[in-house]
Amino acid sequence: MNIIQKLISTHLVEGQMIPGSEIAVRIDQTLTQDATGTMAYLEFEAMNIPKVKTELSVSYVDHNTIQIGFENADDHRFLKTVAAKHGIVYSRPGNGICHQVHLERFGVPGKSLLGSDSHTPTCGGLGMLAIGAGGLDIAMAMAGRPFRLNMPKVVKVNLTGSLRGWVCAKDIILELLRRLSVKGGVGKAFEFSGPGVATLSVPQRATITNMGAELGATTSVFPSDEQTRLFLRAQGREADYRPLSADADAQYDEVIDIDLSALNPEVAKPHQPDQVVEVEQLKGMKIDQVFIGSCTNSSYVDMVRVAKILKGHLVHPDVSLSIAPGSRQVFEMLAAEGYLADMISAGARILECACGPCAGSGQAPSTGAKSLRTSNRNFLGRCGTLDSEVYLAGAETCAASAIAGYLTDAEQYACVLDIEMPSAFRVDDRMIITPPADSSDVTVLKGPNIKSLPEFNELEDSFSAPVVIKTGDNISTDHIIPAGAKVIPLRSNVPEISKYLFSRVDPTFYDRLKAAGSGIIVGGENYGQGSSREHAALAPKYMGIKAVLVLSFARIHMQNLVNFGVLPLLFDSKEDYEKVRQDDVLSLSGVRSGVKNGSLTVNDETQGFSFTVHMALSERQKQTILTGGLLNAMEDRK
Ligand code: MIC
Ligand code: SF4
Repeated sequence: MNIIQKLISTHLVEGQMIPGSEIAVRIDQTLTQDATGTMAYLEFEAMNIPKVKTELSVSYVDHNTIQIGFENADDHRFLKTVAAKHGIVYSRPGNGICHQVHLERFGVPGKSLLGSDSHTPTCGGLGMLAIGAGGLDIAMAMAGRPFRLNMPKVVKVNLTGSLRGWVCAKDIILELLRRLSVKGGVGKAFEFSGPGVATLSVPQRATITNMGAELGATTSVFPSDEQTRLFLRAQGREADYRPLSADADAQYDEVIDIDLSALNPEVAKPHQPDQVVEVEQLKGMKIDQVFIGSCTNSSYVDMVRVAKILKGHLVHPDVSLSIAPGSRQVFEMLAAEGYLADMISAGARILECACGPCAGSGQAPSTGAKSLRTSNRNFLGRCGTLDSEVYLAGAETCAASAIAGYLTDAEQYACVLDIEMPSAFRVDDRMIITPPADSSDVTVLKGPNIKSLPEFNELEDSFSAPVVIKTGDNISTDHIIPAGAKVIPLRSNVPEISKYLFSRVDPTFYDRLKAAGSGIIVGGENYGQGSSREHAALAPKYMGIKAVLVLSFARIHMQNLVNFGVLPLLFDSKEDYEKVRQDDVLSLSGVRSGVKNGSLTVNDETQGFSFTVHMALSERQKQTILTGGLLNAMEDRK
């Protein structure tokens, strides 16, 4: 077997490992972050289960830390008390980004991890089966239910050679994005192997598996080997080490070869992570802002290499540089070892250990600015400024460019970049609260911004509704419902957050949908790519969206639509997609039987033609849709 098959087979509770068929896997650990966690814990509470049934569930606070109003701090208080109540470990604000801290302190090779964040596969760098999903799926996993997904195809990425000094792990995943595109990984898992693997530390591997999410991949994974043992030993967790590798005769659905020695620094251009070119091609392009941080590139070695480049220099007068270390552990080590002082004296603006600018919470660039970032996404407007352009690159390229004032690589700094991962990290878990055994005296505190879950009725057997919006390909969840400092605090207030639906694509969308009372969304390929936010399904449902009709779906978003009982319909042909127009009234009948047999007839009342559509649903997903969503379908919901 290959590693993916080994990880799944040791967790398989239903189904067979046949690519495309539905399987159910046992979840050992769960992870939530504060922007998706509030909804996930409201959903968990609705199940009336006193304590989580996982080996470990951790709740992180890392997205909503700007606190421009009472909402974020109320959420933190809710998350802290609901964690204590139900046996969940709570990582306090300031302790770091969920994926960075989980890699440092909790990830265990061979175990499964389900996280309410699309970048949960970061822990694939430790040899875990680590998958992102919507909050409701994590709530179900905390309730002891298995997680259901389609068995992915397994792609072997064969790494040979080794990275040259100023080239970094980010360049490997950018190269994969260049070759495969943002939908190249949909329905697939990426397994890294070959002699190049041994040259990569766990944090470097984590950078790669993290950004596998941008391929649309179900997950990505590295073997657990001597590098893994070294990392766990340095974290004081060698006891968690266990080896994990593919059998010599393991089979794969595809094989991709990457010669690390031939790689040059790469950069993703606006407004997609797959618009990748070599830095050389854009060298000299003036930039206005640099952000170094995010769960992709904020590890200790990333930050030390940045400090080494910045030392003795000053950030270019036309550039604003901000840096957000990935965790308190990283931050504390940088401070203790003098690297933080080097960053500060170079003019870097130091931010707290949190997501921050990555999802638009702070550091929004100026009008029309060119912003160079180490994060993993550059969708239109995600940074907070609609007409700015975000470029994605490795930490070294970003640091070198901040000094130069234009895009350039770090080749001239290669002599100072040979940094080994430390043999011992600074371990101090005091900002992580373990729950009390007896939580009978714990009161869960909810502020006024935390509204109760909306109720949804069963699927109607016939309905007609207007096409409220028709979009093109690659619509991300950032397009559907933005993050950012203004919107992300509304995650536990569905009526409020719904007002921002498609606000970056068509500001009239909300008012038109409200006036129509119900609607259908039409989209192109890879609809719903990007984040795990279930609000991209929940808010449309709340506003009366009956169906989403597209050419193809991104995995997490389609599951979120099913979870909330929104019909995920697929065009049978591109011609039909091209023919349907915005504002056409579409009518469907015999919907319930259509769901059961997987196809439906749609009548376009406005243009007077009919066409058939299909659904790619498992039997269980059909059942969930018919019941009006997973919350309704949950028999033990009181
Ligand atoms: C993101 O990077 O888009 C986010 C913000 O971390 C999301 C989670 C969210 O929307 O809260 C993700 O990646 O799932
Ligand atoms: Fe946070 Fe950005 Fe990572 Fe999402 S991608 S978890 S916003 S750092």
